[in-house]
Formats: sequence, C-alpha cells, structure tokens
Amino acid sequence: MRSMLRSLLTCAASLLFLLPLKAEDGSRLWLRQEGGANGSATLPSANRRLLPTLRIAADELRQAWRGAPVRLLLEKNDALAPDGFRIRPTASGVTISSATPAGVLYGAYRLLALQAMETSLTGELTESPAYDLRILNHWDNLDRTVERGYAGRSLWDWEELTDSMATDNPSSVTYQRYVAYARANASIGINGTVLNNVNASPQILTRAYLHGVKRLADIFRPYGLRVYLSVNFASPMALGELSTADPLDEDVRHWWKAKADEIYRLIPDFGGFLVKANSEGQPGPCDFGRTHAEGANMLADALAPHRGTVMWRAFVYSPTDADRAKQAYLEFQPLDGQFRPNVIIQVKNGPIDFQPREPYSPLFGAMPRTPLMAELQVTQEYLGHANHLAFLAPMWREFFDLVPPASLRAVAGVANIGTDDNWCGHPFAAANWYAFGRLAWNPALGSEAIANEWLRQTFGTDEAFVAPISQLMLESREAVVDYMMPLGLHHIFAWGHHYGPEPWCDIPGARPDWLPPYYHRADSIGIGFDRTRTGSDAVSQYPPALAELYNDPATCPEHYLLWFHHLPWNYAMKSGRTLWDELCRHYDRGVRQTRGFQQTWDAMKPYVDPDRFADVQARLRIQARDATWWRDACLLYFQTFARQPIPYDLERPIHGLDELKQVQLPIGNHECPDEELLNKYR
Ligand code: GCV
Repeated sequence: MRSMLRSLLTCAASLLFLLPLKAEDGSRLWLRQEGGANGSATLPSANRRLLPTLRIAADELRQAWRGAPVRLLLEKNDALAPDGFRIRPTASGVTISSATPAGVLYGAYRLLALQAMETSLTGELTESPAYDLRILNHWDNLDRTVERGYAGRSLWDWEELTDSMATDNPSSVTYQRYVAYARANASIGINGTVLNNVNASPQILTRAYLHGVKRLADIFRPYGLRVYLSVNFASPMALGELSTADPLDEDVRHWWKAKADEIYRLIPDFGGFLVKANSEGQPGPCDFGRTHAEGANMLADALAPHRGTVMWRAFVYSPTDADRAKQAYLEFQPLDGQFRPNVIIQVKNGPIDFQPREPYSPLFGAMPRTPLMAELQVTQEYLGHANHLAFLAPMWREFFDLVPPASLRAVAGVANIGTDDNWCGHPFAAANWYAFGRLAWNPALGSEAIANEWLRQTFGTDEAFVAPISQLMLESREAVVDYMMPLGLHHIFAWGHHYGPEPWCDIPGARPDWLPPYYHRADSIGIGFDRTRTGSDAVSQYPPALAELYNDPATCPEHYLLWFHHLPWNYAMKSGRTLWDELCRHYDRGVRQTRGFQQTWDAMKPYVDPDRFADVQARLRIQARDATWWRDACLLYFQTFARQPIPYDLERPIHGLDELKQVQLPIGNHECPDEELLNKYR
C-alpha cells in the first residue's frame, strides 16, 4: 500500500514537471508575485506630501499579500534608523510601522518578500538600514550609450525627457519603465541614484537637461529614491560662461551656488553631486593648482544651504608614483580632516580598479576625520560583462569582512542596468543588483542568504532547484578569478574592452599602467608585482599588522600572493607544489568549474521556464569557451617565461599562442561583445 502511494506521488510529481512553465522574460526581476491576493492594508492619516509613498505600500500589499490584514503606521522608534521598520503580528493582523513613509514601504516589500520566499513571519521583525545613503551610480551618457554597460542602452530617454513640449504620460512604456526601476530599487532599500556617467558631460547642467532630471525625480520620489548628478568640474568654462573653473575664484563659486539654487528650485530634495576630478583626463581643481579638498569644498558650500552632499571620488592615478596601487592614498590621505562635513570621499573597494580580486583599498581606515563611502562595481566590467555568470556578493563580503561597515558613511554601486527586457543582460546579473541593495542595507548579510533570497523570488522555492543553483552562484566568482587571474594576478585584460585576455599587450607610447605587463611583471625569474617594503612598499599603506602579514610571502594569503610579491616560478606553495604548477591548476580548475556549471544548469530544466533556461544555457556555453580562451592565453604566454610544461595530468591547451594573439575583439567601452562577431575572431 505504502509503495503504491509512493509511486502515485512520484507519478504526480513527474506530471507536474510535464506542465509547461509560463514564459518569462525576466522583466519582473525578483518581484513576480501577482494576482490571487486578498490583501488589505489600512493607511495611517498623513499629510498630502507623505501620502504617495504610503499609498504605494498599501497598493503593493493589496495586490499581492495573501495573509491577514495589514495596518501601516507612521511611528517614531528611537531604536531604529529613520528608514528602519518594524513588522509586528497582532491579534487582528500585521502592523508595519516606521518613522518615515519610505520605511513603511520598505517594510511592506520585506513582508511581501517573505511571502514570496515562503518564509513565515514567526514573531516581530525589525530592520534598520546600516547607511542613510544606499546609492546606484549610472555610468550613462547623454547619448544613451552606457560606459561599461552590457544590458542595452541607457534607461533615460533624454530626447523625450528634455522635450519641453512633451507631457508625462503615465501609461507610456518609458514612463512605466521608470516606475518599475524606482520600485525595484525601493524593494531592496536603494534610496539614491546618480543618473549620469562620472565622465560627465557639462550639458547635464543646462536648463533643458535639468528639466528632464526634474521629471525623473518626480517619478522616483514616491519610491523614496532621490536623484543625484555627476558633474564636470570645468562646467562653468565648458558651458562658455566663465574663463576659469578655479575653485577659489569668486565668480566660479558664485556660478556653482547659482547652479545649485536653480537645481533645488526644480528639485527640492535633490541629493547632490558626484565628482570624478583629475582622473583619466577629467578636469579638476589640480588644473588650477588647488587640492581635491579645495575643489570638493567649493561644491559643498554651494550645496550646503540645501543640505546637499558632494561625493568626491578618490579614483586618481596621476603618474606621481611608480605603483598605481599607492596613488589614491598618496593623494588623499594627507587631506584627511580638510573636507566640509557634507563631503563624502568615494573610494573604490580596491586600490586599482574593480579587478576580480583585489585587497581592500588602504584608504579605508586611513582617513579617520573624513567620511568615506565604498564604491562597488555591480556591472561586470572585469568579470565577463553580461556573458559570464559571476555572483558578486562573495566578493563584496570579502571587502566588508576586512573593512568594518561601521567605518563607512555610505555605499555606492556602479549600476548594471539598461534597456534590455531583463534589465541587466545576463539573467543572473540581476542577482548582483539585488545583492548590492541588500548589502547596502545590511552589510552583515551572508552571500548564501542573499543568493537564496534572490533565487526563491526570481525563479521559485523548490529546494531541488535552489540548493544546487545557490551553490553554483556561490562558487561562480571564484571560478572567474581562477580562469582569469588567480593568486593575486590583476589587470591582464585586453586593451580597451576589459573582456578577454591580453597579458602580452604592449602598445608603444601608451601609459605603462594601462598595460598588463606593468601588473604581472612576468620574466625569466618569476611573476608578480613586488609591493613589499623592498619593492614599491605599498604594503606600508596598510595597518602595521596587515602590512607585516602581506609583506612576507610565507604569511601573505595565497589569493593575494602575486599582488604583493614577485616570486620565482619554482617558489614552494603551501600545497608543496611550485608556483608554476599551482598557477596551472588554478586556471584548470576555473575551466572545469564552468563545465560543471553547464551540467548543473542543464539538470535544472524542469524547474525553469524555457526562455530563461535557454538564455542561461547559451551564456554558460560562452563562459566555458571564454574560460578556455583565458586559460590557454595566460598559460601559454606565461610559459614563455616559466619554460616548464603544463602538468601532464591537466587538460592541454587547445589554442595556439600565436593564434590567440591575433584575436581582436570588435568592441569598445560601450558595447557587449556580439557573439556572432566574436566567433569570427575565435
Ligand atoms: C567611468 C575604469 C573604467 C572606466 C571608468 C573609470 C572610473 O578605468 O575602465 O570606464 O570610467 O574606471 O571609474 O572612473
């Protein structure tokens, strides 16, 4: 009898698998609950200004909540940050309270997320964001190209936004997309967005564009999302209004004050400016003999009466020191304590540039009298663009595990969002948008918890799917590190597009620190960048205990080894193998893992709708091929120095070095490689 029952159940389960899964294009992201709701939500009495946000919270619950009635409450709670919330089961239902309407909205999204994940609310749940500012940075140009964007064009339709004759049509596709963007951000607690590229066009500050910005700000406001702009430091000159942009010049100071006043007349809750100054050819205060502090403070003074913020980037590397990894510290650390209170220095997580693995930037912890914020890169500029599956939460966890979250004022993420139907290109790239929001809200969250949350809401709750795919996600970033640049290697990407390998790249006349040999330093003796006390001494920018640890190859974590040391090819690794052998094994492991990812995904067919299944399957195939390309290119090239065989128990390279050196990808900074075109070159 029992066995009959079991076989009936098995039969029913397999019949379920035969039912076609509904087609999905990924456009609903992790917000896929719909219909069948009996939700009811009562609003607190609030003034008109607060109502739109509370109404959204109530509408969301009415549309998707299937539990007991929800009461929304505006209520101060001294134990919580302003946007924190409390979700409390009561005799008559559930109460969501917060001191702010945005907090109530975050609480509503949290409750709905729990429902989607099939996690029951057992008792009271309180949450408080770790930072007041959780912000996306779009590197979107005004012509709608996106620097390092791999998901279509910029969301912002400036042609339409700047058209003074156009009226907003809430049912238009573009308008709906703007709303969906704000909603997705609010659902994970993101509360700020810088609309344009840090390589900023001065045009963004013209009247026409500011009107466009106002239109977006009006759409985003009810979702608690404030707009910010990247500004070009030389705007007063570039717009033809002044002959200088010297931050100590009275006319310049007045120009920025007047500009700030103009912006705030249009957008009373405008957030402020993000500035890339004296970096990669952008203008800045140093062009006028002034410091970064003098430049930032001038803008801060213009924004201060409106309570606006300046986020001033520390991403600088002028040729002042032989080691690029040291330069931001050398330039900014001496300025500690010189910035106005409404300036935050925005520092990339690592000292070079969003590599697959970097140690943390030593600026963190070195400027105790200056607010700092971390800049993370959500877009996968250096992790396979939208073709490779790389879940970035483990990379950001590594950062937060070394840099105490409480030492930061805010967190920014370079967005990976574009006009693609599924928003981020690779169906799994949205997991990085999600992970960024969740970590900016709570940097103590674990990668596994985030992967699970995202999978359950984005695909479904079946453990037979969630468990293996969450494991795949957790391994994915380390796999990328392995097949691209293991053991602390970095920046050996092809010139320009940062997609494929080009460790041999040598362009006569180019800045040395834009060329891979500058970073890997392979020669007949060994490989790696000597940043020890007897080398560039970058180790000394870290606190003494860490400096000590990193300075000695015997204690330096092996995943940073070639970041800090130039070591002989036969250097004995902890495994007892030589460095060359270990390097080969890392590359090999990365390739094998991508093949494993393909198999794991293929077995998931019964659980995933056909479109998303096929999309991920196709991209994993590209990833596996690219991993082989990376392995072959790097190992064959480094072998010309190491002069040793690739261990015979490993898979042999399938390409030739000369053949790989011919690969020229027809892509620039703003495009994702086109598969068909790529194949012609492979
Ligand atoms: C926006 C790297 C990228 C550039 C980017 C720059 C930055 O160099 O390759 O595209 O420019 O970082 O963060 O300013």
